[in-house]
Amino acid sequence: MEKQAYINMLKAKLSSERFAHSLAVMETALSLAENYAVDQKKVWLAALLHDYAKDLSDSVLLKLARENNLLSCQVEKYQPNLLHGPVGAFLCKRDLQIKDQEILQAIYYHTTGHQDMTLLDKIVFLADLLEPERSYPWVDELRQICAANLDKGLFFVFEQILQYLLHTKTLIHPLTIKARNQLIYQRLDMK
Ligand code: DGI
Ligand code: FE
Ligand code: FE
Repeated sequence: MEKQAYINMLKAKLSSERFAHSLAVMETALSLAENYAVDQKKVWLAALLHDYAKDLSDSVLLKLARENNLLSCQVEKYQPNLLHGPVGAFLCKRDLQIKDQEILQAIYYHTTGHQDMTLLDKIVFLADLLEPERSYPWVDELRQICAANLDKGLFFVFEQILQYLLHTKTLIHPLTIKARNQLIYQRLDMK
């Protein structure tokens, strides 16, 4: 399918807000990718589809996850919203015939991150938080950091997300911790 066909399909599938967000994440991901050697088609397709399962209810997310062996951690049973990445990757493969593992992986991990993020994973993860409609108090600082260094941007984001989760006494997914730890291991290795 060509880009416009995916866009038309998503427009029919998602709420109008979610559709607008998906388009914005696609544009932001493409502009982030400009300075990197990464396949443009994988960037726009993964970014466009990243929230494919986001409009599903908690009970549907849990049901699909149970039926298809997508539960990897107890936290997901209490925070089913965290499953919209894994379930989205599953549905993109099953219903949209997306076969590219790199694209599926970027969709799968776009909410938590993980310990071994590819450039594509990082671009989709960051574009999700950087798109123009995002209004976190730290979003402008994040834009500046990402323009210079994606890994520094990622580290900054994990600090913000984890502080928020601590502050609101919310469960923390182990992958979010592993993703942050990995960035510190890398930095220590460079010394
Ligand atoms: O789907 P979007 O709203 O566009 O964005 P997203 O997929 O990044 O989901 C954002 C939410 O995920 C945000 O409220 C923070 C939350 N989140 C990220 N890591 C964790 C987490 N929530 C919990 N409970 N635990 C985590 O480790
Ligand atoms: Fe999402
Ligand atoms: Fe999103």
